[in-house]
Amino acid sequence: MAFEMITVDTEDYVALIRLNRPDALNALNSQLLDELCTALEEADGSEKVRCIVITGSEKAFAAGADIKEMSEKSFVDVFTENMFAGANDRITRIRKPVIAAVAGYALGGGCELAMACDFIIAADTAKFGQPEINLGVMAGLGGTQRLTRFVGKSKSMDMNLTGRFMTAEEAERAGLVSRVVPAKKLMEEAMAAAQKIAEKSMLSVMAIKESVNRSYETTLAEGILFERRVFHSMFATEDQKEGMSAFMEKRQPQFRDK
Ligand code: CO8
Repeated sequence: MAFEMITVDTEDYVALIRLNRPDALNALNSQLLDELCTALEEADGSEKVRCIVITGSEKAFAAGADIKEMSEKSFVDVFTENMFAGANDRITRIRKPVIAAVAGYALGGGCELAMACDFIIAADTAKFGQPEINLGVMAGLGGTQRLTRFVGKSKSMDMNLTGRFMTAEEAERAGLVSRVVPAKKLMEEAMAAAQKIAEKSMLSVMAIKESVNRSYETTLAEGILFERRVFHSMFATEDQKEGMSAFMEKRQPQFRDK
């Protein structure tokens, strides 16, 4: 599929997807979302990709869902098309790790897209927010759900009810982002993290992603049982033998995803 609103570059087993709608601060319209989901699915199915990075521009990761596209829609329209359910489902089905590299605005659907990724690396210029309340609506792709689990009820209520923006520093303190780096170093850091992941066994990588995500969906006891069973199953892999032998032989492991 030829993309118009994103670019995709794959190098050294990392697919870099850049949202590219600068005139609208990468506002997420249906075409951009469809292209993004398609690119994610293609990367997920490609042997040449072992980790995915999503980024935007220096000014905006994404300033939210496209307000112009949504403004005239009725309840019947959005209910019938089940607006944003498709994008949420398609993004959460991706099995390879997805890093959000965020500079500038990550607002509304932009913040929600970043939170749907596996972790967020933020530039010191990043600003996160759920300002939908200012538009007479509310978050619709996880802003009241994922954000609450990341930062707790009090801060989530604050963000969703006041519509204020959070700086990168506050976001790191609150546990929304994994690290903050100088804006100039954002892509270098994000790509280095992706490269590091790409060197691991994909069996471990995908099992860890599944297991961490399971912690959001189940009780602690069930989650720990799930984790233990997956951990046990890894002893059926060649990569477990290779990883442990390499440690004992004081050499780098050569994982083969087997
Ligand atoms: N939708 C459409 N166009 C947008 C959006 C948006 N969300 N954000 C910015 N733009 C456009 C502006 O209209 C403007 O276009 P034009 O030049 O043609 O008028 C251009 O981008 C530049 O924007 P500004 O001139 O406003 O730039 P500023 O630097 O002055 O301000 C802000 C930057 C603060 C980011 C400002 O643009 C802003 O407040 N944007 C809207 C933020 C917002 O409310 N986001 C939430 C949208 S609703 C939502 O996301 C619902 C989520 C539901 C799930 C979504 C799943 C994908």
